[in-house]
Amino acid sequence: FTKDNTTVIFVLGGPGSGKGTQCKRLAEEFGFAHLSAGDLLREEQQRPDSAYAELIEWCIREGKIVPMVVTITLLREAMKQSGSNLFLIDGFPRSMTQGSEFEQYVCPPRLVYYLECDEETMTTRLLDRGRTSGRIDDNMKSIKKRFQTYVVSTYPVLSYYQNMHKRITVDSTRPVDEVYADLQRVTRKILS
Ligand code: UP5
Ligand code: MG
Repeated sequence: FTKDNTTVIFVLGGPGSGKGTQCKRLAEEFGFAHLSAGDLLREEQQRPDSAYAELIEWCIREGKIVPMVVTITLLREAMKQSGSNLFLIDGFPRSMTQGSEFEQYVCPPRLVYYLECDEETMTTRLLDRGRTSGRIDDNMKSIKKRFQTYVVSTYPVLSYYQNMHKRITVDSTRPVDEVYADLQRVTRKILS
């Protein structure tokens, strides 16, 4: 892929804001390749001969950001393998440096979808999901740490893209279908 023919949309929002849920539907309807940085990291962590398995596991449990060289390498690889040129990048970038690194070595995003949600709603969703997800970070202790990292490291990314007039904010405390209707409208517009 080259910068000229590649469309990237970053999908951001706090832990449990609904990034994965919305991206899955957008990918099905509009043909995006949906790449979740968290999912890619969890896959890498499961790989028997991964050099980063322990590091990734620790970071995820502690709600810390995995060193970006790992994540960006996984994302680039997955982008190449997808054969697509239309991407939803879910849960990335989580810090300003990750964002500028990606912009430099891959490409700048066309837009950033921001799923805005309050902590109480996100906590309820995550604890509920935690009963069946098997995710090592779906527990109260990790959830609190994830929120901290989000506020400290990811808020600046959201402000940055707001200032760049690239951010689309959607109230994601609402039911899934209502959130989706907003994202669908915006996506139709930019892809037409
Ligand atoms: N749900 C969703 N939408 C709903 C709605 N509108 N109404 C009611 N319920 C709704 O949804 C979460 C739950 O809520 C589900 O049960 C869903 O049915 C329900 P989901 O769509 O999964 O939300 P999502 O935002 O994707 O939540 P997720 O937990 O995946 O977000 P995180 O950002 O915490 O997790 P991620 O996988 O992106 O990252 C995990 C960790 O990986 C990070 O903490 C970090 O340690 C590491 N990481 C990095 O280091 N670098 C990266 O670049 C990315 C991740
Ligand atoms: Mg997710």
